[in-house]
This record gives sequence, structure tokens and C-alpha cells, in this order.
Amino acid sequence: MTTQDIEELKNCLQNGERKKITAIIEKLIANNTLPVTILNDALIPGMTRVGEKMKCGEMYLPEVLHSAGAMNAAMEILKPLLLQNNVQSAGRVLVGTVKGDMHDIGKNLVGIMLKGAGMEVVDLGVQAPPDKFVEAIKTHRPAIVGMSAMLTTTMLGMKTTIEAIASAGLRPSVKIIVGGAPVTQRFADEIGADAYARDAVRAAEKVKELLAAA
Ligand code: B1M
Repeated sequence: MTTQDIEELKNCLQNGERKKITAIIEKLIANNTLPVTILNDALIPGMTRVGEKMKCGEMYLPEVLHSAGAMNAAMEILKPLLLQNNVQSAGRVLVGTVKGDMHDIGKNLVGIMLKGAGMEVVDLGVQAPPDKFVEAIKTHRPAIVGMSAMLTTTMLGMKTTIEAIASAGLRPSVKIIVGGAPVTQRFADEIGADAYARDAVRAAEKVKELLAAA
């Protein structure tokens, strides 16, 4: 993958060009570029650039939605390729974006990496309130619960969710991992999570460690 390919992919994300981004990715795959390289070298930095432009008022919400649509279209192509190594379930993981937060691209990526590492993933979707996590733990009995938050306001919902899980008497039965752009190791420690991961690849590694220690 050349620097020109990378720049083109970033531009496609910025301009929300679904057809073009899928065509470029298909060409790169046909030329044996690794899906994880496309993801890490072009798509994630591309979305970061969208975020920077959003922050300084160069891009507005409707445009960012188009960017998210292009990212999702790209992920549709990469997902089956990232899952190719899928093996027998190494453990069940419940994932969700917390209450009030509708960002799901990062959470979906974490889900893909977990599945790729052989985990069974139950996805609660976005804007999942604490009681939805509690009910899902009762129903699905996961070993691990993963929470995602992208806003400084909604990340506080992770604390509330951990408290709700504890109040329901379910805290000893699960290990909890948290992540998302504003989340840090320090915050994870403060709210009593068992682990924090900066990105989806590290999330899958941390979950493996948690399962091994359980
Ligand atoms: Co929003 N948004 N957004 N947005 N958005 C951010 C997060 C923001 C940083 C942009 C900015 O201002 N620079 C900012 C948050 C500021 C803050 O709180 N500090 C922001 C804002 C303000 C908002 C709104 C409030 C805007 C408004 O309405 N005025 C609004 C909130 C809506 C809501 O949730 N209630 C809003 C809305 C939206 C869209 C709907 C338009 C869209 C989301 C579409 C979707 O997800 N389907 C959107 C987008 C796309 C973004 C940015 C540009 C990109 C997010 C993304 O997908 N990144 C984002 C800017 C940015 O992040 N730089 C921004 C790519 C993705 C692969 O990375 O999600 O970080 P990420 O996930 C990573 C890691 O964080 C980690 O691994 C992933 C992969 O490596 N990770 C985990 C994530 N979850 C994890 C869980 C784990 C472990 C690791 O364990 C379980």
C-alpha cells in the first residue's frame, strides 16, 4: 500500500465516498495488502483526521455521518477477512456502548477483533443503559463484559454500570474491560474495572489475559 493509497483512503473517509473507498480496498486486497494494514495505517488515522476537523469546526455532523458510513462500508469488506482465523469459542464476551452514547465504530471493531481471537461476542449495540448490561449478564452468562464510550460525558456511565452489576450481585462472576477515546488506565482503575485497552487489538489481548487468569 503506497502513501498515495493511504491519502486516497483518508480522503474517501473525509468526503464520505462509499463506492470509491470500497473500490480502492478491493484493489488493495487483490494486491495482497493485509486487511489489518489497511485498517491501522489508513482507516483509523483517517477517522482521527475526521475527528480533528470536527473539533475545529471544519466538518459538521452530517458530513461526519457520511464519513462513518464510508468507514462502515470499508469494514464490511474487511470484517470477513479479519475473521478468517476464527477458531472454537475461547470464551463469551458481552460488549456495548454505554448509555447516551451512539458511537459504535470502535466498539464494532473491538467485537471483530475478539471474534477473530476466537471469542463468542454478544453485542448490546449502542446507548446501552446499566440495566441492559445487568439483564444480559443474567441471560448470557459472559466471562467478560466490555464497555465502550467516546464522550467525556458518557464515560461516567461505565462507573454507573459497574455499580449496577455489583448491586445485582453479579460482579464476582465477570471481569470488566473498558475502552474508547476518552478512557484511560487511570479512569479504569478509578471506576473499578479489571482492564483497559487503548485499541481493538490490545482489547483482544487483554481479554485473552483475563480469560486465562479466570
Ligand atoms: Co462524535 N465525537 N459526536 N460522532 N465522533 C467524537 C468522539 C469527538 C472526539 C469529536 C471531536 O470533537 N473531536 C467528540 C467527543 C468530545 C468529547 O466528549 N471529549 C464527539 C462529539 C462531541 C459528538 C457529538 C456530541 C456531536 C454533537 O452532537 N454536537 C455527538 C454525540 C452523539 C452521541 O453519542 N450521543 C457525536 C456524533 C457522532 C456521529 C453520530 C456523527 C458519528 C458516530 C457514528 C458511529 O459511530 N456510527 C461520530 C464520529 C464518527 C466521531 C469521530 C469523528 C470518530 C469516531 C470513530 O469512529 N473513530 C470522533 C473523533 C475521534 O475519535 N477522533 C468523534 C474510529 C474508531 C475506530 O476509533 O471509536 O476511538 P474509536 O475506537 C477505538 C478505541 O477508542 C478503542 O478501540 C477502537 C479501535 O482501535 N476502543 C476500545 C473503543 N471502544 C473500546 C472498548 C474496549 C477497548 C478499546 O474495551 C471494551
